[in-house]
Amino acid sequence: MNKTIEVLLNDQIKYEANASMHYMAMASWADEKGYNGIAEFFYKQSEEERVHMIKLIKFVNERGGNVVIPALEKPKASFDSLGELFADFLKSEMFVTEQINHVIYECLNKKDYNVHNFMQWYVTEQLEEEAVARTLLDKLNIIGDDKSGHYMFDRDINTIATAVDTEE
Ligand code: OFO
Repeated sequence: MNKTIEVLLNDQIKYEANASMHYMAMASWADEKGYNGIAEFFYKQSEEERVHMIKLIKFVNERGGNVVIPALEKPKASFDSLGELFADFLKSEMFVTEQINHVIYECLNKKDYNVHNFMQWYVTEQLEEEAVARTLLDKLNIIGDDKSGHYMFDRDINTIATAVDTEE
């Protein structure tokens, strides 16, 4: 495996792992505040990011590359509002998308079409996740500070997220 690509894939393993812990912290914050639907949504997101990380680890190992399991960043543990929580979610997804685009760019540069092909799954996944994050943030912006709106958002979040996911 090309060294540059191997380093980038290891970086990507770290980003997926960080996202997983970041969403776990978001889930825990929401759980503590009594937002059960939002907590369930982020626990699930956290699990998905873990799956993305493992998929990369297995791929690098299968290709004879060297995986370095990274140390993780301590995630932010508290949020001023639901708006901040979901703005952070979108920011995190946009960051991951940017990194994936960078891997793809380098794959083309180095003519590694195998990894390029493998990474297409991540491109599709990011499209879906960004769409979900954007939709949820849009809804929260409409709701503003309205408490009963927050109650309904928490009740409906998993239905909204699934609907956006299946639209893609
Ligand atoms: Fe790993 O899917 Fe988003 O970040």
